[in-house]
Amino acid sequence: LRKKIPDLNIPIADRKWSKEIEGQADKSSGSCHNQVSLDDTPTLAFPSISTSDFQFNHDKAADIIVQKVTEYSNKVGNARLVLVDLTHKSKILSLVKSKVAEKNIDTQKFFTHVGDITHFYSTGGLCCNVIANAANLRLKPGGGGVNASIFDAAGPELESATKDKIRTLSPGNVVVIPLPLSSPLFIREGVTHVIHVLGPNMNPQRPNCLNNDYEKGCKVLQDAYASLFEGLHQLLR
Ligand code: AR6
Repeated sequence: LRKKIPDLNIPIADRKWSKEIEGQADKSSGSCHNQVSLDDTPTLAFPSISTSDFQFNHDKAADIIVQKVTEYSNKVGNARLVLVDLTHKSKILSLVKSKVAEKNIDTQKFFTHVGDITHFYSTGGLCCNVIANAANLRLKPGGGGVNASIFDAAGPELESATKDKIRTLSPGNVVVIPLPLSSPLFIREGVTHVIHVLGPNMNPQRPNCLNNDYEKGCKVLQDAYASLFEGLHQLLR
């Protein structure tokens, strides 16, 4: 598969979801590329950054998600933005759903989805070609949460592709990693890119704790979502 697809290692901005690449991947992997045309419906699935292990206030986080989705949903063309969490009881999903209802946002372009971000296509048929990760400072696998799930599901390919590109991330920033086509997450779920996002940390047990400084924390979380959606925007251009 690698030999057949010559531009696997080219910079992110140049890597297109071309029909040619998809066609070749389809034949080899049988992935969800067969069912969904990525050119037509690019989809970013993203977890709520910082609201679990990093202990960020849910209500403030929900306001920021709605604010940034409102700002970017048209900017990202026909792409779908999907906020995800593991359970229907998710507090952050409920908060965002109620806050977004007051806004004029196209429900085809932004919606929520419940499930494991690493198994959406294989279990529910939602094909997300780009997924965001709530990462840690050193972009290390493990550590629990969505980070551990994504690194586990993507195999060593994600760890090495990440290391090749960057070693640390500062809060509020993202890095876009093209997923090698040998990664199980590409083969099984059709994920072509992982965007690592480092949000603000309010957990004293984790590095760079902001000690409840929500003035700074909100600014960092706004930057994190703006960088995430800007990263998607760059990919689509
Ligand atoms: N699929 C969908 N959503 C998930 C999944 C999953 N598999 N797993 C968790 N979530 P968290 P943070 C949701 O703690 O607060 C890690 O140790 C979860 O319910 O993953 O930004 C890193 O290494 C919550 O809504 O990220 C960092 O050190 C959201 O994902 C630190 O945690 C984010 O929860 C980052 O903490």
